[in-house]
Amino acid sequence: MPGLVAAAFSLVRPCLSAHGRRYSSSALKTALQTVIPEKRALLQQVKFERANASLGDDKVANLLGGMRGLQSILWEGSVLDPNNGIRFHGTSIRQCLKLLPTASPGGQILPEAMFWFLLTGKVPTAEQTRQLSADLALQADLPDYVTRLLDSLPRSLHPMTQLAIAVAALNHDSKFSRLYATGMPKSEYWESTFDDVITLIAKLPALAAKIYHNIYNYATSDSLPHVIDRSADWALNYANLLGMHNANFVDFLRLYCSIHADHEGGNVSAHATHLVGSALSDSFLSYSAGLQGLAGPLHGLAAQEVLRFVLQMQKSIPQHPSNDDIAAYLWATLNSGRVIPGYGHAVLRRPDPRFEVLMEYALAKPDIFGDDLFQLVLQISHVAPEVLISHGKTANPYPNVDSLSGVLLYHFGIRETSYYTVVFGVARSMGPLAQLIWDRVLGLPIERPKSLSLQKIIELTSIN
Ligand code: HAX
Repeated sequence: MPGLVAAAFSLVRPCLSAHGRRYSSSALKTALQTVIPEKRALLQQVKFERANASLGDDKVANLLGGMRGLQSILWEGSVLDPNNGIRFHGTSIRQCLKLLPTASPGGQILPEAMFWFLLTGKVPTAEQTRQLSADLALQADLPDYVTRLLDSLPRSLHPMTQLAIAVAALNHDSKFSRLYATGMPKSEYWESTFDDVITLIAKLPALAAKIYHNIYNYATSDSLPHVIDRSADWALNYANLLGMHNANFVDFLRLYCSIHADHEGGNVSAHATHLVGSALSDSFLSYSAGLQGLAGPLHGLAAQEVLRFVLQMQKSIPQHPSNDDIAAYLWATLNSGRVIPGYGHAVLRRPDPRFEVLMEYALAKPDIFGDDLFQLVLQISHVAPEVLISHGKTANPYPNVDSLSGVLLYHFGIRETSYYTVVFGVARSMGPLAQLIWDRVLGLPIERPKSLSLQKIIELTSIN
């Protein structure tokens, strides 16, 4: 047996790529490499020659372009307009900020009020919101097995992976899965899904805080400030569990979570949750899949990438940079084949209203305004669109929410950039999980779009 293992390993040899990076090589990989150029050329040819050819009601461009433009997902809570941005039941973010209950007069709206609104389309009263906060706080504790599971993970494992693992593990106690196994009728699916969703949203602050302490504070579960205040709102409990008691941070977190709650159904995390849920996987497995999508650098990981990018830029340019210094740095990034994180969007064609709301919030706070790193982010937001326009590729050269959210977390003292997407993941639970309840209420079917090979596309679009 050891001989066999050694033989298997000898098939995987390291080799250097054209860029000098070290990759493994094997007979299978070599065989694959020989067919890649032809397939890449075929893709380019099909894109070039047949993008506008029809495949039924759709075009080849829809299929090859990441399903852009296909209207194919039912999503009740929000719709994203390329020019006006996100609307929650037809209501803009700014309107929501005026309509929804706040924790205190003049304070920010409560994310659980946003959840109520997303789920029902009705603005909750202050009392209804308080009741929901209390329901969530009541279920906020983590089961022991999840605490032990998190304690067993290596600190070097990315916090998003840890979050996805822990959320998936909560399915141990899924009411939906338990009742499904007993033959629950379809008409009742939504009720146990609702209960699971509340359980999951309730536990996310404690899960995310536990991951934070395990990774960055090196604490064991026993020494953590695991005190859930049953009379506190959801974001206040999250902040407290993180050990962040600054009232301004708590209010910022309420705003952050509310505006990140939903961004219609086609983005990777929302769609992944919806897709996995369509197989009747429970809410925990479904949102774990969503989190794994959120962890990609073109999606939610951009929040982490932006701050790393800005910190690196800060080190490489003069202390008081001119716009030209910043433009030169951005060009160097683009010329090396990388994207400018925090800029562009698959749907939006104007600056992201979530960015605008966060920017207004920040500009009104003298301590944030005076922060050097914030000033750099602000200056980049003036320079980057012009650079991206001259670069000529990006359909939307404007900042998205991720270009600003990280520097605000940094300002408030969360310096661990790899944690930023976790905060996003806690906030983003609201929309996809509200929709999952509707998926069950409406009895939506399992998703099963049709896929085609390049060869089949050529056959279907050839004129005989
Ligand atoms: N910097 C450099 N190039 C960019 C770019 C950017 N910020 N945004 C888009 N482009 C490039 C694309 O890579 C693409 O190039 P290729 O043709 O060589 O592939 C070209 O411009 C056209 O892309 P697009 O149509 O404008 O954008 P897509 O719909 O393909 O992609 C992305 C949208 C958000 C993925 C893209 O703009 C991007 O990579 N942005 C940077 C990463 C980022 O900020 N992601 C967060 C987005 C918001 C979000 O989901 N938050 O969770």
